[in-house]
Amino acid sequence: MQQNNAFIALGANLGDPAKQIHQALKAISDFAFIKATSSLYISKPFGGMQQPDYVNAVIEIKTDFTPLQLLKKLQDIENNQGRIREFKWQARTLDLDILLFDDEILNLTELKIPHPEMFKREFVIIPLFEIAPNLILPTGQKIQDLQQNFANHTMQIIKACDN
Ligand code: ROI
Repeated sequence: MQQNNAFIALGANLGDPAKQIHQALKAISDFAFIKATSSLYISKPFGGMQQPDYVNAVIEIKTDFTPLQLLKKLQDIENNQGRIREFKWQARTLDLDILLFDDEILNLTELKIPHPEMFKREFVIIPLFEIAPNLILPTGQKIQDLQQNFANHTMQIIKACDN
């Protein structure tokens, strides 16, 4: 039984985004147990750039890795799926972000947990609420309260949760 519980956000807006997400799920399931998978959400690019729409999802996993080991694994998957890193907020084939890792609060240069941007992003908070409606963050915030900021979101759900 793998011990640590983590939530990961997935996002893609290039190269058949839904396919990128499914391929990433398969790659993650090679080293972790996926406990829950949200629906896929189609979201407008956040950050004001002209880009294709995103497909976003959130998963909950069990893993024996440490946060930094998990980060490295996720970056390997991003790179394997053709992610090119030239500038911040660039369109991407695949983005995998660790949102939460047990009750840890981490403030490293390479990894901050909880993910500092997650609170502003409906495409993270809404799918997280879908799979963990009773979640309380290590900051003490309840997902139930956070999701109310996005009650009027207009994201389209393209695939219901199938586990
Ligand atoms: N916008 C959306 N809708 N979804 C994302 O996953 C996403 N990821 C990003 C930026 C470029 C900030 N915008 C996004 O990194």
